[in-house]
Amino acid sequence: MEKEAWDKIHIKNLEVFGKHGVFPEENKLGQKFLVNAVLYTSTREAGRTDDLTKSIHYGEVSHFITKYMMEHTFQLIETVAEQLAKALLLQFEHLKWIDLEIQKPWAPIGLPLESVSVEISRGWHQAFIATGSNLGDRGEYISKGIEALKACEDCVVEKESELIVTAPYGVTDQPDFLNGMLQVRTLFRPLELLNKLNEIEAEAKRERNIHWGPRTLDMDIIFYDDLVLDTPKLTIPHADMQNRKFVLEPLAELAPWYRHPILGKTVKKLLEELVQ
Ligand code: PH2
Ligand code: MG
Ligand code: MG
Repeated sequence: MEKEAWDKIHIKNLEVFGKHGVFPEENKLGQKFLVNAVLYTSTREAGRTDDLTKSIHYGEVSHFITKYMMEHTFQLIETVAEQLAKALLLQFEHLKWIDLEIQKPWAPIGLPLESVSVEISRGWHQAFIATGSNLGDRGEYISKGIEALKACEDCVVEKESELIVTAPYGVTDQPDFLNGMLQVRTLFRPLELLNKLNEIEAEAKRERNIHWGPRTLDMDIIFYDDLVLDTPKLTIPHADMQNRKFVLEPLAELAPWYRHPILGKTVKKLLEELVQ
């Protein structure tokens, strides 16, 4: 769901005394920071039931921000914003997105500015990742891959499909594959996610010699939100997914109603058209 679709909780001008800065005196003496945050969530359930546990406690968030900014020291307010946004998204279950502004009203630059600040917007994304293996202990390679993804802070594996045995597609004189699909919540940008997946494939001793050749572990991004991306390194949605039963079948198990952002058809429909 995109940011605009959520409800918002605003925290305005929270004052925190911190030691972030590039100048040594800033790290020693410290100064006042002002924090503005927009927390994107659904307040619907809490609003209907009057139950705080269904929403985000803005008091807890304010205390968390204060503690975090007092316990860490960074040079840049960019870093304060980046690290704090991530820590908040990991800490607060109902927090989907955050706009976070770190303001330095007393920035010691020897000029009378009113204030200087950095504002960023960060949040959770949803990705579908196809897994495949056709060398060695295929099931073991895939489950090691899933474990590695689960061990990564920036990714939460929310759903796993069944694994299916599939005949090789494309280059056909190679062993059968085991294939599956993962639904993942992630803080990574698309290329960061790709790098992580490549790292996990490399840990599985994946060798890239023959294009479409046999592999111990393949992890491909199929969808990333409703993003359409075409770069030399990465194409999203996966360019050939609509022609691959070994992708659509496990995907249909997890997300039959997900609509392909270019083709405009649901996964269920794409699968039906492919197998008929
Ligand atoms: N992956 C390929 C090429 N062909 N065939 C099956 N059955 N399963 C795969 O995962 C697969 C394939 C390139 O990634
Ligand atoms: Mg592949
Ligand atoms: Mg691949």
